[in-house]
Amino acid sequence: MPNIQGVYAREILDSRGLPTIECTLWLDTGGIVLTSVPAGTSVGKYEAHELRDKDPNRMIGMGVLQAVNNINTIIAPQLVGKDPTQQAEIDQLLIALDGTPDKSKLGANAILAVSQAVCKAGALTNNVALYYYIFNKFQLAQELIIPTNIFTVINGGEHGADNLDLQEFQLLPASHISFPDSLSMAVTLYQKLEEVLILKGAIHSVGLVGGFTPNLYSNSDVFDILVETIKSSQYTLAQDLFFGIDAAADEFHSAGKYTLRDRSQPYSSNELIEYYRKIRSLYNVFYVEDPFSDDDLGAWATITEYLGDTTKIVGDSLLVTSQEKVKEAIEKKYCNTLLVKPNQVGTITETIAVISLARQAGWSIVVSHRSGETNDDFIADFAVGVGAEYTKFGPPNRGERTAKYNRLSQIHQEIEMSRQQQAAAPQQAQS
Ligand code: 2PG
Ligand code: MG
Repeated sequence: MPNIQGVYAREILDSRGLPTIECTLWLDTGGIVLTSVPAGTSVGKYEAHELRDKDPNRMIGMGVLQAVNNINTIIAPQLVGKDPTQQAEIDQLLIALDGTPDKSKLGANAILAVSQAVCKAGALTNNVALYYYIFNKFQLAQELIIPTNIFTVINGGEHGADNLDLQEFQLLPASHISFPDSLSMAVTLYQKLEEVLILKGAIHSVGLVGGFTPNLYSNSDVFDILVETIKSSQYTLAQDLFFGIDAAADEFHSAGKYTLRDRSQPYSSNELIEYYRKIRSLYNVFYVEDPFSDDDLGAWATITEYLGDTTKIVGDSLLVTSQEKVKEAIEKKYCNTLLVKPNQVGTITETIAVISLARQAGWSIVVSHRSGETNDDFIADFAVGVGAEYTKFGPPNRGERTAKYNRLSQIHQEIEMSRQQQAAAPQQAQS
């Protein structure tokens, strides 16, 4: 079996123009893999620690040279000679080398870069595609399918330009629509949305993940614009697609109240539940991510009780891809859907364990990008390999986002071709 011969990391820039880590791993057979890790902007307070240099004279304090150095001098020597298919054993070693509960010594960014590289090297060693390696190794999915893609098309909050309070407004293709058709729908509607916004003089710029950041009076005005856009297309709302939001409510929560520009008085938790209920029935909003602050747990339980039977109540900052948090949320019924971001926890093995826990509870799984992305498409293979019901990779534009959709197109083609070959095989055997 091939073994790891070397690991080397460097600082590169993410899609926001901020530093992140790229890592190269090579095997004694000569095979090489390359991977890089993303970084968030609306970062949950319980996420694993992203190590930044904090040197005010370099990269506005956001440099990752220390984390890079941790890979090159502390982690790399320990990995030489190891079998890359032993993901759990290697991840355990990384966790032990760090030795802190939040990975703050070596940095969760450093640890994930290595963990991802090991996963890619495992696939290379087995001579199979990454999605197939993950599918086969972790056995979390029944079959290989392309998840339903949640397309963020409008940005506000921390991702926007001080234009709206909710962070993401999303298009959710109906689950019966195939991947190529849903991509075509998203491309059509994204382009038409730009035309509608230009006509209204509302266009401002695009946000961190590439959604438009229009200047509008209220958050609910966005839905009127999206409805108008859909009406100008061949698609029908509530038949071909639905809406979703990532409220990222921590960002507009203060002293127990939520401030939305939709009315002058701030909202109490109960009033905000009513707001979500209203937009659901008026506009078909069936996906609601981080509707409340991470600490407003009573409100999470209430919204799940009221709307959870028909709506995905999604924990991102609430759950931070943590086993402990997910266990508690399952028990107390805070939500019904897990948003998965490997860099919130720091290793592939721990990410897999969290997904498995949520699956057992009957939750849906959404595999997500971060606002600071690279062109690495690891997350697309990962989503297919673990059998996620959904992905969240942003709108169908900007290179770091389309890299993921383009990878899904390749995987879709491979899966279809192998199905066709399998279907033809018995006939060939008979003839
Ligand atoms: C989110 C993500 C990605 P960030 O909140 O879900 O869209 O944002 O990476 O800034 O946390
Ligand atoms: Mg979120």
